[in-house]
Amino acid sequence: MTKATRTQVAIIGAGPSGLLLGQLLYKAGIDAIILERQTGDYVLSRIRAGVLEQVTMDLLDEAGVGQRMHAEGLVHGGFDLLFKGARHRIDMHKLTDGKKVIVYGQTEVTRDLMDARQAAGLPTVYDAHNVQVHEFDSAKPRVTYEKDGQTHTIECDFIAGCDGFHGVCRASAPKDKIREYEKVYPFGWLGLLSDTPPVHEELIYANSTRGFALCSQRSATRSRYYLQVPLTDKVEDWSDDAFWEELRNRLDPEARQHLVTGPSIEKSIAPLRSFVTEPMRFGRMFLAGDAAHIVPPTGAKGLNLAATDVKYLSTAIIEYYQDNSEAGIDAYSERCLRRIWRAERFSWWFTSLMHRFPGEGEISQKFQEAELDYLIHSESGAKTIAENYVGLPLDFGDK
Ligand code: RFL
Ligand code: PHB
Repeated sequence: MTKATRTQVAIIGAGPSGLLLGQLLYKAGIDAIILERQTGDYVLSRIRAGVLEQVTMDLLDEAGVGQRMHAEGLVHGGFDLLFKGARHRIDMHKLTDGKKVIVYGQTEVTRDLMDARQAAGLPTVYDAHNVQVHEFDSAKPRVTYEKDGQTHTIECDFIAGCDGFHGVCRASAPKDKIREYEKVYPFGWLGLLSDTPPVHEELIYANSTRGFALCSQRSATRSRYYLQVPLTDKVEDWSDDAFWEELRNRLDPEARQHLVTGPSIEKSIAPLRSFVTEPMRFGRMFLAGDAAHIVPPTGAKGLNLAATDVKYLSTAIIEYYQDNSEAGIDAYSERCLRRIWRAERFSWWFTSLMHRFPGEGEISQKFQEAELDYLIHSESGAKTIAENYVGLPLDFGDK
């Protein structure tokens, strides 16, 4: 039997993109239903991003979910670049006229958005299987899904594909109307989360002859560390002891001495890729966040890009209903892609600068060290890295 419901916007995916879009639409009085194929607990168990740009913070405030982020997030005005065994601080705050980032985990952002959605009594269907999108090239799109043995239909005005890299929306776009650009890197990141104090008050991005390492954090008592590993490595190959020893080997003597180790509470390997889909609109279906693009995590841009897509998309949809205008909808893909390609370029460049590439000889290491040496000693060099890291303004390049 089929059960039919109607809404204005059917959102596929309850990750940060889908939940934030739902919240911004709700604030504007627009109805939406979110369909998520996993359970809420599963979504919260995925340990991912840690660094939020100012633009993302502003958006979470606009959505009315910024209270805990301001209370518990850690404001950072700089980070360290480590190479040739020594650390050098990039003073983002000074180099960008006072901008900062906040360290606040994606898990917490997701939890805050889920709580707000639940408090407002808004509909999210978890465990929704076999989600399919139909007739988005017409004025009457539909979404079908299965739950508890029943097939359900949602009739809507718009479909928002916020369903991540492996979602159904991008996969349903007509093959002759979509173009995909991709670069897969020949290594992955092994991440470890532990209830230990961070090795340093700010983040450390390390270029070492043994490979890249990153020292990040979630709070004063919880650390997040990453190691570049070969794609052939499995999590089971890495005991906690082996991880800590390798991390130590990639750090400078002072950090090595201060590193507090302990049992891992999560360990996982993520592959690294650059990926962009063009366009991001197919009739009345829009792609947002990881459904449309992936960046390697080195520049901490993925979640932030997802947030700005959602900002542009919510503005366009609100304009459609409130002003009876399709201008924002028509401009959506181009506006997003301009910002996306800039962040893709920065993430690719920073990844290339910081990692060991198999098969490239010692001369590559020397080139990287020379570039890092230039960047930290040239004010314009340091400024370039700082202004990209904190996030370019939403209207960058408009004038
Ligand atoms: P998500 O988070 O993947 O959510 C998509 C949701 O859609 C659901 N879904 C479906 N639902 C229904 N039907 C289907 N057919 C479906 N298919 C999928 C999924 O279950 C899921 O719940 O995408 P979203 O919302 O666009 O959010 C994007 C971010 O998650 C991502 O960009 C960031 O995590 C990237 N990232 C980082 N970004 C930052 O801005 N700063 C960082 O410091 C940062 N660090 C990272 C990262 C990503 C990492 N990994 C693991 C890839 C560090 C790592 C290690
Ligand atoms: C994280 O804390 O997970 C994190 C921080 C910075 C990055 C990537 C990941 O560039």
